[in-house]
Formats: sequence, C-alpha cells, structure tokens
Amino acid sequence: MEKIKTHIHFKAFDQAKIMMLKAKSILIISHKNPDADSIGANLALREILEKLGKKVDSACIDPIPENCTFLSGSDSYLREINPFQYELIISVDCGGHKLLGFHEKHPELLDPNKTLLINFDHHPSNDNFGLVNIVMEKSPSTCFILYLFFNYCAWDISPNMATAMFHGLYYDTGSFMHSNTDADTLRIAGRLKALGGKHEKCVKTLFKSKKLNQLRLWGRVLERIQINADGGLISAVKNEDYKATNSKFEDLSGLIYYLNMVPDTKFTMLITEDMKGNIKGSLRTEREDINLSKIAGFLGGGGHKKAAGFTIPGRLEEKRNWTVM
Ligand SMILES: [Mn+2]
Repeated sequence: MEKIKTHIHFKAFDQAKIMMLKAKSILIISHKNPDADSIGANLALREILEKLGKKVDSACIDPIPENCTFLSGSDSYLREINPFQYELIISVDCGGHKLLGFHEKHPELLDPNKTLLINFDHHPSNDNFGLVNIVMEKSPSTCFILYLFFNYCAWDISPNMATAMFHGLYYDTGSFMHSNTDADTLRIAGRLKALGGKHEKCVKTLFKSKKLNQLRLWGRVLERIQINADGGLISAVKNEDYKATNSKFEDLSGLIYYLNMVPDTKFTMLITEDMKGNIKGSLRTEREDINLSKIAGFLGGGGHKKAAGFTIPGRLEEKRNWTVM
C-alpha cells in the first residue's frame, strides 16, 4: 500500500490521544452554521470515543443541516452546554475561536486553566485557540485529519464512521472537484469506501437532491448576476427572496459552486441577507493570484485562499446605474 505523504503533527497527535484516553467525559463541538465536514467529523469521533468507554456529547449552537440528518447520531446534538461537565472539549472544523459559537456564553472554553480543549481543523484562519492544536492547512477537510489520527492511534473505523467521514471529505472537496483534492484525498476516500462508507448516499444527499423552492430561490440569484468593474461575478439574495420562494438561508448551500463556473471571471461573490439582520458574503475563485482569505479578513471574516466568507450586521440595498447614450 502506498504511503500517505501528508505532513502529520505527530507530537500533537500524541498529546491529543493521551488526553482522550484519560478523559471520562468529552464534549465535541461543531462550528456554528455547521456543514457536512464539521458534523461528519464530530459523529465519527464521538462513535470511537464511546467505543473506548467515554461519555461523549456532540454540540452545536445552530441546527444540523438537512444534508447530514441521515448520519447516525445526528439526532442527538446538544444546543446548550455546560463546559464544566466535561473533562475534555474537542472542537472540529472551527476555523477560528469565534466559530465555536458557545464561547460568548461560556468564555471558559478558551481558558486553558478552566477547560482542556483540543482543536482539530484545516482552515488557515484558525487562531490556535486550543490547548492542543491540530491545524493542518494542507488537509482538504477535518474528516481527512481524523482519518490520519485514527490510523495513528490504531483505532478501528466502523462503516458508520466511514460514511460520516466520507461525507465530510466529499463535501469539502466539492465532490472531489476542488483543487484541494490531491492523491491522498482520493486514496483516503477509497479507503473509507472500502471500510463500508456509503458513498452513494453521500453523493445523492449532498449534490443530487434539490427541493423545488430551493431551485426557485437559485433562479432569482442566477437572474441577478452582474460582473463588476474588478472582473468579479456578483449576485445577491434579499430577505424578500426567501419569502417569495418559501425557502431559507440554508437553501443557498452549494449555489456558489454554480456561480463560480464562468470562465475568465476573477472571483465570485454571493452576498446574502440571512433573515437575522446580517449580511453574509461567500467568495470563491479558481485563480492562484487572488487571496480571498485576505479580502474576507478586511470584513472580519476568513477562510482559504480560494474559498472564504464573512458576516457583518446590516441590510442590502440594490442600486442600478442607468445611462442615456
Ligand atoms: Mn472543513
């Protein structure tokens, strides 16, 4: 079998393993507005830690997205927590401490004198908020990192865990279409499938099912596309759009990939109202010479070079320029 070439944080792996084996009660936190990677990683980790005899809870400040509800264990997430009930906290896929969501009500999460936190993530924007930080920027997903970690620990991956981890890996690589898909990604995807991962179910749930009202919402966004002076493709969603199509913010998930399909555009930006008084921006590019993480950073956001986002309070206003020739 070929060797996995990804650079591995062995020392941090060791520390994390020891802390997990020692703790009797563990809380695993998925990031706010969770995605398939954060949920898949959480559930796979929970299953193995439960098999090791631990009392484990999964938590997320926001509801689980519909495309993850088929994963076993997804129905028992906590929406409120008491960090002091646990000997160990693990965050998965949280690209910065703010994405924990719970930190505002529970600042003790970020105080190593009060709680022990292991931070598993792959976002370059990660501010290493844990006591142990396993932040591997070159990894395509957090589920990928967990695969390496479980192997390092010699912990068996069950078919259920393989499905959850495949789901996260498949989602974060945009069905292996993003440039973060390298040979190791495909090797590990293959191994997860061989371990019993239900890959067809992940494919269907993530990329091949759309509701009618969701397509109607997308139609509004597609119709509104403009190319701005900087060569960026831009479209927007207003709160009225959700109402008119009987859809919600979550229904926009995946749309950005379609917007980013026009050749020769420098980048793609979808700006949306989220019905909670915020404007969210999603940015994507195929270009090597553009760093979207930096651009999103100016607006208090973050992410990767080719995929980033931000959230700011406010409302969108449409302005059109008419010229008489
Ligand atoms: Mn991820």
